[in-house]
Amino acid sequence: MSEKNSSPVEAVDEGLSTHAIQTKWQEYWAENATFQAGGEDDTRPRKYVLGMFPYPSGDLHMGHAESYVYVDIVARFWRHRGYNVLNPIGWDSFGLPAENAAIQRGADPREWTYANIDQHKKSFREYGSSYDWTRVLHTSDPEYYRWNQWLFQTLYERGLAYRKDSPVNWCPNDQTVLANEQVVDGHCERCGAEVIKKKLTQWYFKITDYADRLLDDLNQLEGFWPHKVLQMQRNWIGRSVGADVDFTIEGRDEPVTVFTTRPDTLHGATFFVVAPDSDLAAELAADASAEVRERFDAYLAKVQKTTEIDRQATDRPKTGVFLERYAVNPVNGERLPIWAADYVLADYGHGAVMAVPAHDQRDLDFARAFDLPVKVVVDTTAPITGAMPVIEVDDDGVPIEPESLDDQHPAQTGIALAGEGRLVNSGSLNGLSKRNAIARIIQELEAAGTGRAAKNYRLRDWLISRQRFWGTPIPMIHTEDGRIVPVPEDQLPLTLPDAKGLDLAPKGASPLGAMGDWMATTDPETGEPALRDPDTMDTFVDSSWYFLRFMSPNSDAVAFDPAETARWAPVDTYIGGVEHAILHLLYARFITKVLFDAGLIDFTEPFSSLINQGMVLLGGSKMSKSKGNLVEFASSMVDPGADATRVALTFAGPVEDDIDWNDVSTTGAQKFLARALRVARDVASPVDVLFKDGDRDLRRATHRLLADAPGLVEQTKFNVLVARLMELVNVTRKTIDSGAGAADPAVREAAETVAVVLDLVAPHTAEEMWEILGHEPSVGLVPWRSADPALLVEDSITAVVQVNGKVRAQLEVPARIGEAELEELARADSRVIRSIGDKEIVKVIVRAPKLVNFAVKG
Ligand code: ANZ
Repeated sequence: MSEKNSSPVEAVDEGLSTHAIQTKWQEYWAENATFQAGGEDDTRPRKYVLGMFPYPSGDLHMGHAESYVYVDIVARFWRHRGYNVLNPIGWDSFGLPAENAAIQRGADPREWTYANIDQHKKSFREYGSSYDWTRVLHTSDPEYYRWNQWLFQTLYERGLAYRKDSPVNWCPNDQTVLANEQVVDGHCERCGAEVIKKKLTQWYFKITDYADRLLDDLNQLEGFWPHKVLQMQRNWIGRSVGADVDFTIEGRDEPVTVFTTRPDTLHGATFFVVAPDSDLAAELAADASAEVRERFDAYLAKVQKTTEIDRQATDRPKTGVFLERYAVNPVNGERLPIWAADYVLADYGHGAVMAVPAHDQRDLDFARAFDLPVKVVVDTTAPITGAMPVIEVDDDGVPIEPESLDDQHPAQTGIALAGEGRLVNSGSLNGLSKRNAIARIIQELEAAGTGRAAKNYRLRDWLISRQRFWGTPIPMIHTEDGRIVPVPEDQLPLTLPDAKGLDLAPKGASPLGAMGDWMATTDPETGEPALRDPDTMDTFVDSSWYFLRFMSPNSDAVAFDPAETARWAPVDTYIGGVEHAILHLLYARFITKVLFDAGLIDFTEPFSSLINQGMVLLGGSKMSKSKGNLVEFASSMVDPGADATRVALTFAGPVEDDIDWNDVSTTGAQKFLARALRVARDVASPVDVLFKDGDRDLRRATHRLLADAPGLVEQTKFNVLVARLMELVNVTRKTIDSGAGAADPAVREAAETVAVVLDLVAPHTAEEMWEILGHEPSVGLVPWRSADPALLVEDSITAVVQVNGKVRAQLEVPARIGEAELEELARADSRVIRSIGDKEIVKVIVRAPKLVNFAVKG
């Protein structure tokens, strides 16, 4: 990019250089705490604008530069609209990158982290971001994570934090567990290593208790969050509605329950499948013959190496082992052979299914592979209530005989009949539609005590423990007699030991567990020796409530002050990347609901509106350090300057689109900013001149921008806003050079308008313009003027002339033209004269200023 590497364009011929302007205003803002949020006695309405806080895993890149300029645009906008704005910044500073750097380079994770944070802070100041620097947080500060520990204990007290022994996703490279959400296509989201399953005892948060509310409340956000994100959240929660049905197993006392979305097909079950990696499969196999046991063990070993995604792939040949046992169908007493097959997952529903091959494709594929019976119980050729049968005809219009059910038999076609229809071969359900059959069978199962209506979710409980060092220690104590009790409040924060000189290399267990001194504690009840919990928390816990901490970031008495949250929260606009569309937002929504239930806050959704920006690519691919195609933020903004970088990124495209850094022109932005400054410098009218006279066209252009700018910002059309600013600067320049000249009050009005609106995108240049124009700083706090409606009225308008209703001419006429004058102009138009010819005009309708219609005869 030769263009970008060119030497910096001087801002103005005379006056300060771009960099001097930047430094001057950054110092001014810092000294005057210009952007500090107003306190309790500030009576302005409030807005809370928040960008997703960064991870100090190295230098910021242009993706950050884009996201944080958008945050700044929104924050600055609300200040101009008269709001008391809270716009804080913090760092999500626990997590693996610091620890891995520590392991690879022997760096202390603490030093490494805080050095990066310092660099980030410097970059944000140099970028002109209007943060309230009195409200900064780092999640790795004991002052912060003390409240993370409080949060954990709050969930524990409410029965929402528990320990469970279960197969977890294990990254053999990072030597830590991963939440389902952190496994992408069977690989670790962070390092890409193939993830395996391992049985471990872990801490979980019971997010599934909130599944219905997390799903239902998404409806409140419709129109305020990107629809795509709402859909991703819905799919992630994945609610299925159906029934639990109990099957007795021959030779087993306890029945086994299956979850089905199609209880109406119960009569069509022909076999029964259990997940090979479930406890039930192990139990059933243990009682089978030696030969079956052997086959099952070999099969299980293979299944354990298969990822969940592969297991669910529809195009994979079906595999399984018959366990020589039978389940009994509760509605008709039929014996169903029990198979272990990997398409059934251990941790969904109950890990077992009733297989209905006629109506479920996976079951059908399996039945065909192992020659199991296929029994149709829904006639999908039968019309359902209200639907007119569709009669298809051939080319000659002769009705085509519809396919009979026999022609469509799944055993022959290989296609399961999943559609609507009427029940057959199903006893009391015969003749009912699918929907009615579902209601009826649930009623019958409930009466018989063998089933009930049930819902199921794809969402799993949130696994929050990590076997790593650089995180919040879990504030629990393991007593000698096996109790697990919270660390007493007066002992919080439970801080991490000093990492200097410690071996943090992953060994499959938390490095904390090997630190005897740190692990040793006492049972708070008995005073007997006890152990600490060696694990640390998932960093998603840290980020699930940080937006609340900004309300009272320096309090050591509470996590967040309810009086302050009542004033500020929830966040009005939250801005960040779509990569956080699921996890982070879901967790923050969950914790918000928990805190609401605990009576600590009075709202149930944390982020009233959400803006997702697109990615900044380089040469078509995502910037990433590992690929070596990262454009660093700090160094890249030096040459063009902060404002030009901000303008160029904003101008590069719509907020939600991906942009390529190669297509971003900082040179164009520099030239525009220099032109804007020069306009301010050229203004020759006094600072107190009245804006009532002057070049009318220029005034109209100014007021059109004033009228449109708020809407453009609220609709996040930031690139259009920049284009409009460019336009106004050009029109102003024309007036100065060739119109009424620099002394025209309209020129001052335009230049001042540019300064206050430009402040959103190029705040240093805007402050400088404002000062050159003779005003006191800060332009960032100046209310936007409203547009004068008189100047928005179009001066001329297009009138239509019709002859017998047909448009014959269009006339450009003054907007305030009278009826007689308009008719006269219409009669004089040559096209109208030609069209009327010698016909008689019988009637004339005139609707000034838009329409004249001549009715003619002959
Ligand atoms: C019988 C049946 C007949 C089913 C039919 C579907 C169609 P969703 O919608 O994803 O919730 N199922 C239940 N537990 C399972 C598990 N652990 N692993 C794999 N599959 C499982 O899917 C629910 C359906 O998936 C359930 O309804 C069950 O198959 C299957 F015509 O039961 B169904």
